[in-house]
Amino acid sequence: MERTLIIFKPDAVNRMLMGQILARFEAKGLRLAAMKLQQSPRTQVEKHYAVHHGKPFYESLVNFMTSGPVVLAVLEGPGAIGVVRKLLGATNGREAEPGTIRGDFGLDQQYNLVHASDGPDTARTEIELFFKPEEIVSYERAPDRWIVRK
Ligand code: 3AN
Repeated sequence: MERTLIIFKPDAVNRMLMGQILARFEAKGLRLAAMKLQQSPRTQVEKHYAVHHGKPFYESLVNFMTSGPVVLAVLEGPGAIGVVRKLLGATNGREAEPGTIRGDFGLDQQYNLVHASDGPDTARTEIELFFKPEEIVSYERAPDRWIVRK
C-alpha cells in the first residue's frame, strides 16, 4: 500500500480548516496511518525543504513553517502519492482548479494549506524525517473492502 506524508501547515491550523480538509482525504477512501501535532524544530524544516535552499522564498518558507504548530500525517491507499497531489491542486491557490483543496480554500503560493510528498522517494524520506517506525500503524477499517476491490 502506497504511503505519503502530508503536513497541515500553520495557515490550515490557524484558519481551522483541518477538519474539512481531512474529511476530503477520508471521503476519498485514504486511510490514516499516523498523525500528530507538533511545533517543528527549525533544523527539521530546513532538512525537509533542503531542495529549496538558496531560493528567494526559502527563508520566508522556513519561518512560516516554524511560526506555529503543524499537523503531520501519513496517508495510505493505492496510488496515494499522486491521488493526494491531485486533491491538493496547483501550488499557488490562485491557479489551483476549483474543486481542489487549494483551489477551494486558498489564494496564496506560500500559505497553501497542505504539503504532500511528490514521489515515492520523497515520501519515504519525508515519512522517516517526521515519524518513528513505531508511530506508523497498520490496520484495516471495516469499509475498506468497499473502497478498493481485492
Ligand atoms: P508543492 O508544495 O506544491 O510541492 P513546492 O515543493 O514547489 O510546492 O514548494 C514547496 C513550498 O514552497 C510550497 N508549498 C510553498 O509554500 C513554497 N513556495 C514554492 N514556490 C514559492 C514561491 N514562488 N513563493 C513563495 N513560496 C513558494
